[in-house]
Amino acid sequence: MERIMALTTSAPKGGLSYGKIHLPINIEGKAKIKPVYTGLCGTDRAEIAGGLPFTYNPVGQDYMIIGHEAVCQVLDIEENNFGIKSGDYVVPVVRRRGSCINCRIGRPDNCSDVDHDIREAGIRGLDGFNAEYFYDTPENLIKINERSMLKVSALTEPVKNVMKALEVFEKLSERSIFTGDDSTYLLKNCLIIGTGSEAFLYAFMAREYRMKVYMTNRHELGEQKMKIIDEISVSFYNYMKDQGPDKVDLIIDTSGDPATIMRFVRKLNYNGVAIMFGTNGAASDTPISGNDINYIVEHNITIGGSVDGSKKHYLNAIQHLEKWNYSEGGAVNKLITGIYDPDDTGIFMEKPSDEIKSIIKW
Ligand code: DN4
Ligand code: BGC
Ligand code: ZN
Ligand code: ZN
Repeated sequence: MERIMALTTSAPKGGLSYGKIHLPINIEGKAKIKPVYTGLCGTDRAEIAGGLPFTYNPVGQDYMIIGHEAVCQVLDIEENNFGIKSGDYVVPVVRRRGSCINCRIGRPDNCSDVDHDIREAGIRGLDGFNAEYFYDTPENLIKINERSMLKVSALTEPVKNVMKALEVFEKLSERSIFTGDDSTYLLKNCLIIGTGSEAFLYAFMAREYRMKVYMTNRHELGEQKMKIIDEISVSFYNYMKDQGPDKVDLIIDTSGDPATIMRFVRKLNYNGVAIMFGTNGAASDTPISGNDINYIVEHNITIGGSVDGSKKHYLNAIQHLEKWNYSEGGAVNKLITGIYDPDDTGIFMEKPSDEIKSIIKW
């Protein structure tokens, strides 16, 4: 049995160790892959802290390799229908198809029974990508064509979430005419709650729609984040101090905090859309009044949740990253605020104050 170095946790109780593990022997038909960069996010940190009760180890293991964001190189692969060859760079998908109707049509992101039907690499019952090398099925690999932007490609997985959420927005906003009378989104305001990596990626996307984009948080931001915000022509305000725009057309929440979300819902314009993306099970309850409900009803407000993304969203993500890599003065590169070694395990425990996206170089 092969022994390799990997970063592992034990779900759901958490913890993190970097050391030798045995790789499973069932590798038939699978490609051998080596990560080049892996990304880490709040999901990994929450798992390690034991804060995600829905996580579980792969069957027969008392540990799970952590990590669901990666760009990898294929070391060895048999001929396959997906045109992936040895030497290619690929992004492995997180969520694996189950047997419900949505999974069967290639949309495990809309799985009808997440707790029983699907597995997620590095999260639910399947090893993730922080290992010297691993094996995966060609069906779950997305090829990267632009080899010159491998580092930025580490953002493919978080961007695929944005692509899915924007699909949700487009569907929800179709219930009325959402564009202006000039056929564009130029006069539409988008408010993004939170200033983490996903919030920045949403800002890139909303800028591409040419909306006027605001980001907000309950504190000031450091110089590094403010510089990027300026470069991409977004406005930031600290909502504890400043008012922000009077009305907004689209809210994207990345905080998962109910009190914060309710603070902004009544800023939505007629026919406004709010996308709930952030999750925080530990957040406090907040009251919601009859007048809040009146407001939502009378204004035809649509509130929609969005999780994960499917293979088509990974493909969209790659296209958008390529575009962003050559626009906004290359600001997308600056979202990667730190590069670490696999044995720098401290980065999983504590988030640097000005972090947008930390990645590990393998
Ligand atoms: P993150 O970097 O932890 O971002 C969360 C952001 O929300 C940070 O900037 C927080 O600020 C900010 N925040 C927290 N509380 C408040 C508040 N009360 N008011 C304003 N801002 C607040 O995580 P991420 O960017 O990786 O992901 C964003 C969220 O989406 C997380 O909740 C993830 O669990 C969730 N997520 C969902 C999916 C999915 O649906 C995928 C990936 C992530 P600060 O205090 O850190 O400055 O598929
Ligand atoms: C991943 C999603 C996943 C979600 C819930 C996120 O960090 O980006 O693909 O579905 O966690 O497990
Ligand atoms: Zn992630
Ligand atoms: Zn399913």
